[in-house]
Amino acid sequence: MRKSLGVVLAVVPVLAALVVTAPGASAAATTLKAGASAKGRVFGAAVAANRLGESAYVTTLNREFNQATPENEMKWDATEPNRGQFTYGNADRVVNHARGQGMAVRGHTLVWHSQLPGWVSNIGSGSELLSVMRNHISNVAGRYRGQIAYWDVVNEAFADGTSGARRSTVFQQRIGNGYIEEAFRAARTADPSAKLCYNDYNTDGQNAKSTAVYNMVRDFKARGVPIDCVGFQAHLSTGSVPGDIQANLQRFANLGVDVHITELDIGGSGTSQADAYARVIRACLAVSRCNAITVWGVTDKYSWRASQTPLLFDGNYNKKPAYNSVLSVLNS
Ligand code: G2I
Repeated sequence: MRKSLGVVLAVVPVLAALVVTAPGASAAATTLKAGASAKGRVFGAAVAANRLGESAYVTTLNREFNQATPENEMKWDATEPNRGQFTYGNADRVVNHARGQGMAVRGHTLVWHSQLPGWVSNIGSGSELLSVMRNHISNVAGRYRGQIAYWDVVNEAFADGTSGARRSTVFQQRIGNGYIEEAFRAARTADPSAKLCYNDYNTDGQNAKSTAVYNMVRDFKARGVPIDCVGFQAHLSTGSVPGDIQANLQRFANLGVDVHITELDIGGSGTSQADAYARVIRACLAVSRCNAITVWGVTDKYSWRASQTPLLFDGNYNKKPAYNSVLSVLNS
């Protein structure tokens, strides 16, 4: 009798533990990457090579994220500052760190009008610029062939406002409309295993700019131009999360491309910031082809918009209410 009571008492805590964990089967995730993985997504951050020496930065990055986007290190001014001279030191630093941690890498970005060296902007001939662009893509995407999950092949090629026009960049002016598809073709040749994305901002909701991008993607799919995904940067503030973000992601997904939140940050603080983050994450989770979410930095203190404290960790790497909100949506 005494012996069986002992057995019963010993079993009670085990049963209690089973009851607590049984209904949802698995326990709630305690990191962003685990929460996202359980939902079949990756959760990334923009990573700056020159912060990889800071231990709290690295600890937070490695613990929470399973995808890295080099914040500046793969841009044209960093990789081909002079014509035909390729420099990969900082890009390699980010790629090697990420791959050493088992993180996916999102390449950013092959063709963009900003952070573009003067020697490129000064090319006057369309045929010369086209061959320079192809050579740049062939070298940069070729160097990381097989190591990049997604490339932002062309970034921010559409104008703001209601025109739906292409942005008047040097590529658009000299080469004309064809430069975007030529960039995608060159990227496919350089790295056939990378998924190729078009990336832009102010395209998160349905508006003239996102519709112009939509029409381009539809045309590319119809004509067999190699495009696999569309990135929605989602640089937002608490008042500016579009109410139709889910519908917008879904209409792109319906074209047969994956959709990614690529540079998420939301200016604000406290509950309103937490709620805004939750709305974006929920919208992505509601779209099955929305399979990657990236925040544009690890900590507020190094954000490009630091004064707006737009990220999930504060300057001391403490989890903000926005972090808890994102994690709880991922766990929901
Ligand atoms: O502007 C926010 C993002 C919009 N979408 C494309 C992204 O590539 C872009 O990222 C930002 C980086 O977060 C900034 O870090 O792009 C900026 C440049 O357009 C980056 O800022 C630059 C500064 O302007 C330079 O002065 C500085 O040398 O960062 C450079 C490296 O720290």
